[in-house]
Amino acid sequence: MNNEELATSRSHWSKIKGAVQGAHGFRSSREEKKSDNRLFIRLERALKNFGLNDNAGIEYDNNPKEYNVIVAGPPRGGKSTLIGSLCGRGINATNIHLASRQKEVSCFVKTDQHKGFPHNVKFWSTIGLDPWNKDSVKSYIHDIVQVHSPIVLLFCASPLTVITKEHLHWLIDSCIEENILCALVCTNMHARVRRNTVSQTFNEVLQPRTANSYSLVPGNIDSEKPYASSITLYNDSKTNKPAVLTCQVNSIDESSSEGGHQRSGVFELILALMDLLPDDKLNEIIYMVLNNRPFWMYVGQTFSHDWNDKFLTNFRLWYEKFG
Ligand SMILES: Nc1nc2c(ncn2[C@@H]2O[C@H](COP(=O)(O)OP(=O)(O)OP(=O)(O)O)[C@@H](O)[C@H]2O)c(=O)[nH]1
Ligand SMILES: [Mg+2]
Repeated sequence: MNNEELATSRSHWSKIKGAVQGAHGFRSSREEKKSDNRLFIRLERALKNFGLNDNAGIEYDNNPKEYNVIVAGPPRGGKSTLIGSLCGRGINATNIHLASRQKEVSCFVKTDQHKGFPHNVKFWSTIGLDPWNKDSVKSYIHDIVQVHSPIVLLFCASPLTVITKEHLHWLIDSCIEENILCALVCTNMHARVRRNTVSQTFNEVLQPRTANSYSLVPGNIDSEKPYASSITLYNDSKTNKPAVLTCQVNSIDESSSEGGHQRSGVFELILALMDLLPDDKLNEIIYMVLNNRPFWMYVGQTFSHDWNDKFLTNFRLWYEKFG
């Protein structure tokens, strides 16, 4: 083999080698991405960034951090109770006029601090839109999204309330348009009156969208996920990102002479939101549930097989102190 042939064969070899390495790199980055999406890894990383270890570098500016959630649903639909159950404690209600269009909304604010730095989580709940039509719902959601970049929209209805399907249609459309995850929550799930109607209504509103496959496709949840059995997920057919989820919860421990029902479904809802939302919103949800000690205890139990002993010990110390 002369020098020229040698050089050609070398460059040929380096091309093949490059291609093999490239393919390998592609495969391993795909595998990494897959494992990256696993809930316990993402949550562990988010909690480390959050400053769960005292030596983790976190940057703060002097302004209080502010995070936002949109809440909707019929009167007595279980909105306030669910908010209380998500946050654990620290909620105050105020009436605030929203942004430019001056619609009256009630705003529940969770105020707290983390390592001496204050933060607020605001739950925006409209008392009424005037007029309540497709355009006003759209502009209401648009305004909140523009100004407050909310984490999620929670729509709450209990079996004791009546849902106006048309309103729900408009809300879901607006959320999809604004790229905000929409959680349809059937609260007070054990109430005996018209028990299945809420979930049925959710299905009826979502069904035409999946059947015509123009906006939503049923999303699969890995059966290993701790919330898999209690959440139904729909993805946006264009982006294939999570768009709408439905679930049932009992937001409070009921006590009655017959024993009552324990709180259920709320922790699964929080975990599902943490899993389905992108990293920045996962960090925001941590602020929302920061003082919900029962939730963090549940997380500790749920991930005790996945997290190493050192991290779990740190984690337990952390929620004992802050939760
Ligand atoms: N057992 C049980 N009761 C619930 C649940 N959610 C709400 N309730 C009860 O239902 C009633 C209405 O709940 P709220 O949370 O006040 O409903 P809301 O949507 O905030 O009501 P408005 O602010 O008046 O529109 C209250 O008596 C709650 O205690 C639940 O998950 N389980
Ligand atoms: Mg209320």
